Amino acid sequence: MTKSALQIERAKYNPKVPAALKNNVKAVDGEYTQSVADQDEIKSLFQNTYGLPVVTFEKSNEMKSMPAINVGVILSGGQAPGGHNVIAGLFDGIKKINKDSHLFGFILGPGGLVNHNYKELTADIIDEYRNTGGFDMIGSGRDKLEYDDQFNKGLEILKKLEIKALVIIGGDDSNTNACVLAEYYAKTNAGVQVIGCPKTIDGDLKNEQIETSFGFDTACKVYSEVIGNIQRDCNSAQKYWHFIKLMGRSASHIALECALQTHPNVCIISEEVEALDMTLDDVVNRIAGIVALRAEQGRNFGTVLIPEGLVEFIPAMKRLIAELKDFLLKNKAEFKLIKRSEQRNYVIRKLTKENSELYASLPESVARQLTLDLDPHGNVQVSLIETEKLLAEMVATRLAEWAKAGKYQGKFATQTHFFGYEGRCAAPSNYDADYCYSLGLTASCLIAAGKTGYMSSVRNTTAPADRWIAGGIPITMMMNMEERNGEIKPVIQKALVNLKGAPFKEFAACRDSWALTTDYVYSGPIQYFGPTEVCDQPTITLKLEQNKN
Ligand code: FBP
Repeated sequence: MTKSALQIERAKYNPKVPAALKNNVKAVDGEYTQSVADQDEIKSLFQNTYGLPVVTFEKSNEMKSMPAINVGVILSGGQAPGGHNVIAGLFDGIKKINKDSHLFGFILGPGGLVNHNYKELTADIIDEYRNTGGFDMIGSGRDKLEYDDQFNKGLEILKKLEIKALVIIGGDDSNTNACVLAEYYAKTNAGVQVIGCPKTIDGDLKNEQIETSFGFDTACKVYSEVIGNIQRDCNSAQKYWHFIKLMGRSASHIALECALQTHPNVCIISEEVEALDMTLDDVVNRIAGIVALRAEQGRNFGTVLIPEGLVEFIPAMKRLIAELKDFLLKNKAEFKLIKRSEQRNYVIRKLTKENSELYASLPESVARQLTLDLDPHGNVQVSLIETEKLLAEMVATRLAEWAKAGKYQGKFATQTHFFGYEGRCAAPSNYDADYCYSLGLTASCLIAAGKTGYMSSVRNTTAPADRWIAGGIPITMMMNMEERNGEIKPVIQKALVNLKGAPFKEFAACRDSWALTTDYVYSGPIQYFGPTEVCDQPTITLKLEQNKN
């Protein structure tokens, strides 16, 4: 494989790890735990893995000899920078336990376990992927591990390979499934421990115990670099408004962090839109209002950040999508017979008044996306909606109305962008390289300590890595009961942007000034070599959450 100069140098990077993990460790049990809500239901569903204590790893002077162990690893869901380092940390950790230990990677996600598709990860494979982005060492997939027959099928290959522990690297859903699997294997005395690791660029897998999910740091830095570049271009030519949609699924953590890093003129936070019960029109007016104010100062340019999940958080859009989904599912056959050019009017006629008016007000392309792209479960795929184009178009229409009424005089030309895949496989920042490697090492310590149903946890990460705290959190502790696909299920609570939290408050305190001035910050590309103030900084979100700004 041909490598760039940076890849060759970066491969030699030794991730920084918590001081305790540099030596022999002992597991110290802390407080016994409860789930965040619905304790009785969660306890009855997880009788073998509920209420376990939080674990911390401390330095030990005792040299314990341990038998060799075979471990399996799975990458689940969307790519996130640092996944390979979790696997490298896990590999080095189990080899430290005993040099005859073996690591097996299941190919293309959880499906690899069920379909018995695997490869042994030897030292030369691991070395090839140290400090690299992507999940291509073993691939990832979105199959869910949720049924007993999948668990039993998986157990067949685990037994055959004499695997005693399985590490699942994934987001909230995958870790929920890891917990269900841990419980099942404990209940059936299968002899397999299951450990989870917090992954997702979306940043929505975090709580009191898990400070952040890996990948969020690198992805936000990559997006902030390109937003900064756009802002410099925008400020140089002074002729465009750039509408930039950012990945992140439902939560707006990525948009918020990028706003804190780059100071755009507008950033919409979906959670606030919902809390204020804003309509699509309100969102359009907010943006158009800022465009008009800047135009009064002769600034016919600017940037608008839009979180991927916005549409789902606009209460009226949510109602429209729900009725559309219902309507399309019930009238599938009839709808298919309607000519493409007639479909929009047909839908307008059939919906209830409020939804029909809203639907009719949407640009043609968006209306089409809402009706054409039902996913295999019959859901409208809101993430496919080009919100950046929708808003750019609607703001233009609003400004034209205001111009007609003599309320606005300015020029409004737009460029639209969507940043998502550009950041998911970037080479991990030092933060993610260190954090991920430490998560992998910690997972090996949890395995050595005989734990199951735990998520690997590394805390205090705004301090220098030496002072990071490694341990494990019982996954049941993060769970509550929620509705999923019409059923009430135990799941890990998803963390949306907290409007009372320090990151949002900081943004809210600055946004009016960012709207009118041109206070762009150009963070530049991620630096892998150089002074620690440049290379090792965590996200602003994390620093604010930990009161470290
Ligand atoms: P995960 O929750 O699996 O980490 O997803 C991350 C993500 O990048 C989301 O931000 C995005 O909405 C989604 O994956 C895109 O999905 P796909 O990988 O199927 O294109």
